[in-house]
Amino acid sequence: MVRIETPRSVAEVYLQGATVTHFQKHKEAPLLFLSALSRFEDNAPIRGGIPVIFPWFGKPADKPSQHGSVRTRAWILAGTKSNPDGSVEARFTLPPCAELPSIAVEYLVTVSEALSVELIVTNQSASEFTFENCLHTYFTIGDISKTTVSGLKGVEYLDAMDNFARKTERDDAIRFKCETDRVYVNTTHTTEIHDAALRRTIRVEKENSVSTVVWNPWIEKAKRMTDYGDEEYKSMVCVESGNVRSEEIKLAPGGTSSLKVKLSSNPAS
Ligand code: TA6
Repeated sequence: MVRIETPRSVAEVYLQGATVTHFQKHKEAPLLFLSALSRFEDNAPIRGGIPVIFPWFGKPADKPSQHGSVRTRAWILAGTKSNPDGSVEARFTLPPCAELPSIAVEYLVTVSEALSVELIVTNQSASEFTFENCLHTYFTIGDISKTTVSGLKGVEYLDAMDNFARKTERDDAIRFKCETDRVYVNTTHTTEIHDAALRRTIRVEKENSVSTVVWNPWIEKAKRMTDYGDEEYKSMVCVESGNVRSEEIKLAPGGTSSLKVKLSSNPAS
């Protein structure tokens, strides 16, 4: 695990999946949620932080597991650097593997007042490489019943709780009253998480992403998840940034694709 300290914040990244599990500005609550029951063992994904989902999202019929293969692999810390602005950057690389021939994968984590992460995929093969990507971020919130997500009004979404039926978001303040699992499509919008309990607004800015996933497992699913506390749905929400399902990426030979997310927080406006 790599611990990064800056004058204003601290972060922790596990080599397992290059998973950022912790980010906290001094004098503020942790920004990322990490389940108290998360397993830290081989071949088990870490339950929380920012799981790196690649090269597929969800569980396509022809894939061996949920949410890709790299979140349970050991990445390499390839380098760190301190920037003049006081931020610190850690660079992680995915060791070559047979199931991703000639695909180079790099992940940059930049820690400052904000937390930025960037997943960079380069197609070094001679043929087109099709993949999905998603930075599956779990956020700490004070009370899900007093939390809303804004920025998606008018955006269409696929409702995983209704057979992925296509719907349109009518509210600017998305509230949580049941299991919520939505893939918002064709959206580059910045979203905000309004946490009335912690009196904080979290901002999720993204680059090169047209899919935003909003998820809270709620009561029954929380009970079914063995690496997640029954009550933990009350203190987390996922707002995920990527390119998933029909918005998958087709990368030409020699091409590079970057997915970037910047997370910041301020006292509630
Ligand atoms: O966040 C969207 C989602 O696909 C949900 O359907 C839920 O399965 C969640 O990811 C967690 O997936 P995981 O494999 O980490 O348990």
